Amino acid sequence: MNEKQKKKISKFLSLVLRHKPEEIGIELDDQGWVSVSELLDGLNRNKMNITIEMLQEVVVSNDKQRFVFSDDESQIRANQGHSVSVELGYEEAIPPQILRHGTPEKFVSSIMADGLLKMQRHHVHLHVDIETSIAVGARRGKPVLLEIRSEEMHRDGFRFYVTPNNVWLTDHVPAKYIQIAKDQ
Ligand code: HQG
Repeated sequence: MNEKQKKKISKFLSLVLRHKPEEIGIELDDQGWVSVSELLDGLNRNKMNITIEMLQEVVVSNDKQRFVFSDDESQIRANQGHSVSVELGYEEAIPPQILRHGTPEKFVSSIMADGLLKMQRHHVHLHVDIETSIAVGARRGKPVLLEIRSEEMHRDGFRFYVTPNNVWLTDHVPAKYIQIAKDQ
């Protein structure tokens, strides 16, 4: 498979494993899992023609490790980013001193007034590293890097969760913990 084919499959997997499983007639369980055979059947009913080997390649090579197989490889789910109701069961964790969030310039004034809101997702998504955060912001315009005083938030009682692919999740970041990164 070339990169274009893998990206196309990854995008479609994001759609059905996070947002619209009904699109291919599959059901996710409460933790977001679906059996691999049910997923492949659903994909192939919709003329996607994906083999187990192709699915494995997409999961393993995915730039952001968006998907994961269960330990026995019989099930698959998205690591985060759902809009359907799922309980991912991530452990609460103590965040580093600073976490980052990249956003397009046009949202900054609203964020500095209302804080970071989860919008359509279940959580606000934060990252440790600068490059990833800037890339996230650049999806929708000129990116601005925001720094979140996450350790202080945690001390103040806010809960944080971390996914296996190192995305930090929280419910809301009030504006007082956010600053625009210098030197950008
Ligand atoms: C913004 C992708 C105005 C927020 C990415 C963001 C990430 C506000 C947008 C992951 C706001 C929501 C998550 C406020 C937040 N006023 N705008 N008060 N509060 N926003 O896509 O963080 O490819 O739901 O800054 O790479 O951009 O899906 O969140 O711009 O890791 O795996 O509202 O999604 O990963 O957008 O992206 P999103 P996000 P995947």
